[in-house]
Amino acid sequence: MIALITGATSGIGMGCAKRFARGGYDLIVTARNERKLEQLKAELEQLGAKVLTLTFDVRDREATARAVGDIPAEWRNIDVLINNAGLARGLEPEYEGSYRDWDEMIDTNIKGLLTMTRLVVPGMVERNRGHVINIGSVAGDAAYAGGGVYCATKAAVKTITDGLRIDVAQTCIRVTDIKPGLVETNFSKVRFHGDAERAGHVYDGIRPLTGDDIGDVAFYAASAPGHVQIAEVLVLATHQANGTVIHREK
Ligand code: NDP
Ligand code: 8X3
Repeated sequence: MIALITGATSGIGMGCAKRFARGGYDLIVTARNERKLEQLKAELEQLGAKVLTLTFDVRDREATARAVGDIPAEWRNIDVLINNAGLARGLEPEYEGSYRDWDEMIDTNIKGLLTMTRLVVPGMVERNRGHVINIGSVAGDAAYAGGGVYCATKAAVKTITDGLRIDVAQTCIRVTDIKPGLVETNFSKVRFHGDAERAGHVYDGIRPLTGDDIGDVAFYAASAPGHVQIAEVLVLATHQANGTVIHREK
């Protein structure tokens, strides 16, 4: 069994990669940083997986098509595609937001996910087999202050996931939207452009989820019997009730 995971070098993508490796999958792992991909490859091989690394930016449609097009024949029958690469940038009010941040979020979270889907799912349809797991977010359920554009990209992930599920309903392909809440990864550091102190406060007074927790959920969805389609999963830390209600210990 082969799983392709975008953005596998950190956080949720890495949690998924390790879980699927431990579950007997071989892995195609992608991200932009080649050195981190090589480190991950060594770790996954320790877990018994065969690993292919692909270095590209999901925002670059030509590079993405080239990378997927060049996948060697023995790796082509992808069973699970996890569209995970994504990010948030900034937390300014919408009327003060940065065009650059908006473009980066929209190009990565929506257009990158669509490009990967367009490139990988035709093979699944031909084989009448496969599973697409998109990493959405609780942020897609409702906007929060300063998060409007990020939240909109994750609402788009939900709608795009629902649309794909409709379009492959005549096949054996399953389509899942996993919507995590607070997960401690590099996410907040990236959002705050490297400000680690500000990023750390996002998790003040609450035990957040980990990338491994989300890896477990993705693996569960992929391991369900073939007639069972886990369509959507909202996964929250126990003291988080929704996108904005979080109980923090003082
Ligand atoms: P991380 O920043 O820890 O990991 C992001 C991964 O995506 C890295 O491997 C990064 O590698 C890769 N990546 C980012 N941009 C691109 C790109 N343009 N092309 C290719 N790869 C890219 O964040 P998370 O693990 O937290 O985030 C993963 C997903 O989970 C995102 O879609 C995020 O929106 C979602 N999510 C996160 C939550 C959280 O609280 N952390 C909650 C809900 C959803 P590199 O930089 O080398 O390319
Ligand atoms: C990431 C979760 O609530 O920080 O999607 O936006 S949140």
